[in-house]
Amino acid sequence: MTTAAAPKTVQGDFDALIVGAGFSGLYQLHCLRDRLGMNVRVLEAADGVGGTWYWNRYPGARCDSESHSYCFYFSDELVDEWEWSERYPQQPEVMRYLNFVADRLDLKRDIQFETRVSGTRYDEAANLWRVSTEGGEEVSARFLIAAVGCLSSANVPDIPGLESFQGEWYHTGQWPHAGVDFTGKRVGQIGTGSTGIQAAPVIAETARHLTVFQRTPNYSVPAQNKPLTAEFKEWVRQNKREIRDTTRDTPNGHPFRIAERKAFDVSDEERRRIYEEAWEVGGLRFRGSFQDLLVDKAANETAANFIKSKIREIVKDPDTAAALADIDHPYAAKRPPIDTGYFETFNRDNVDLVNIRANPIERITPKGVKTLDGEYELDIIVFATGFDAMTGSLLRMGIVGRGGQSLHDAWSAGPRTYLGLQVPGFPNLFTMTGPGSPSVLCNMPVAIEQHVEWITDCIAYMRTHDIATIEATPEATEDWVAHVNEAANSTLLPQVPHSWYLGANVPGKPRVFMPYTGGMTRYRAICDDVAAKGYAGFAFSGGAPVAVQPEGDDRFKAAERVRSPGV
Ligand code: N01
Repeated sequence: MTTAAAPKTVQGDFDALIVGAGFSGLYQLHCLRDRLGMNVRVLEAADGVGGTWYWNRYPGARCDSESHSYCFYFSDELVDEWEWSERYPQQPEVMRYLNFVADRLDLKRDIQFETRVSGTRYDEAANLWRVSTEGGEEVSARFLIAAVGCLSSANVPDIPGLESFQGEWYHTGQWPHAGVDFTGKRVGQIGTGSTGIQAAPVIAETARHLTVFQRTPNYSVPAQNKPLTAEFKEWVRQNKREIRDTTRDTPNGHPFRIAERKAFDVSDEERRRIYEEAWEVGGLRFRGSFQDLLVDKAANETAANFIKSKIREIVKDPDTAAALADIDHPYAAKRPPIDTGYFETFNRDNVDLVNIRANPIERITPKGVKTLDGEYELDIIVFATGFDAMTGSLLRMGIVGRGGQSLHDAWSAGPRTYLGLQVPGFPNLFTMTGPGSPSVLCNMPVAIEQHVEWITDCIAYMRTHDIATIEATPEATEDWVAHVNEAANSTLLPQVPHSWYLGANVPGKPRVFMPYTGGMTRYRAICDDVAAKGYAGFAFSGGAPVAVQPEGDDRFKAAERVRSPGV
């Protein structure tokens, strides 16, 4: 699995520093250390690998991507040597997988655990990134790769009175390793996104009572999880190349294709049959029933109405059903959750729904949650309130670039990147699955493999050509931001005002549509094209003049052959 090249040392403690030991940090370490022969160190705040999976240990935490595609495909051996047990892996199984990868590739010896980065500064004179840690260390490297994840900065809402609460409270994204015992407890859960929808059915199984505080009702489709058969596992081994090719050839990086047909190509009866079948198949495949669901409002309404009718069918209490089905945004214009018994949970005697849009939370009291209409007494509050997504973890690193400009200032009006990979003014800093890349709209390992391989090739190219710095140009960044906006506006996604894709879940965060909706396939083609043109849109310095510069307005058109829309 390794093809080590002769190391070329640069001045600095390391050739490259990687922050984060999740999927992306692990693979990036393997590529830079074992393929390019670089001297690399990973800094990781946790005491083990796993990234977002390390922290998200909440009840019911499970991957929404199908297990056989939620893994690395760069190595046939890794695929052959690992077996998933269920269609969707639970958090502990993902953790076992990432530990297996780290051990199999002997990665842990170059990961410094329990090390949180507190400051990151570009030293222009030395052309080095100087990184300080909370433990007081200072390390430097020519390249800095932020592999900090896009859903890892927990968002605990600023609800008055939280400090007075006499019970326990937890955020799902910072769940205690020892677990939480809900037995006999009155639990309040705030938040009904993908996480809350996974957590509520599991919490309800042991809690004395569960109150779900819902602000925005949400769609969900049954995951239809099941154990994987021996035949399926063998099929994966035999067909790994085809599976990998499919994930690379589909806009969301999943191992299934989106139907070619449009919603109104078929009769009402046939459409209903298709949705019924997709509901039975389950999971994110439902979204692939028709190709125009995310670009045509009327088409989308057919899926939305189908799911709402299912909610009303499942939930017995008509008021609760109405509150759950009163969904105000197009289906999948926010990240579409999938579930195991979410709506059924509201048929339990020990579960209630509180509609906090109609009856807002006023404050948290010593005893529980006070809404407009009364007080809910609780022993435990669970915040399933999401993340400061895509930018939170990057900004938390205290990054300061050329001329003393902080990333915080550079992004004061919202994140601006070139390809989601680099920010002008921050030479030799690469961001992984950053804003402006498909990122959260894609099956993550597929997006990560592409980023890591592109960055590795780019650094190899720089070393071959003796180039000291790479930096996105402001012009290419402007064009890319415009392209990201244009792609988003051709879909229904930016039309949801309360979406975390827009940063709307964090008070004061600039409203900018962050992920690239053009699709992973198209994005990959654009990145390949940029590289083939000598890294067009990036400025090189300190080496032979090899860069071929961008070519006007059609820079991203080369990838038009890849069918749009991407989402
Ligand atoms: O977070 P969310 P999440 N008062 O932001 C509510 C990924 N993921 O952790 O919609 C009251 O989606 C908020 O209400 P509203 C996946 O990409 C992946 O669930 O803002 N409520 C919403 O209901 C996902 O999209 C997997 O009105 C408040 C909820 O909290 C992403 O993580 C599994 C509130 C937050 O929903 C984030 O999902 C799970 C307040 N002040 C998650 N603030 C996998 O499959 C927020 N809310 C790998």
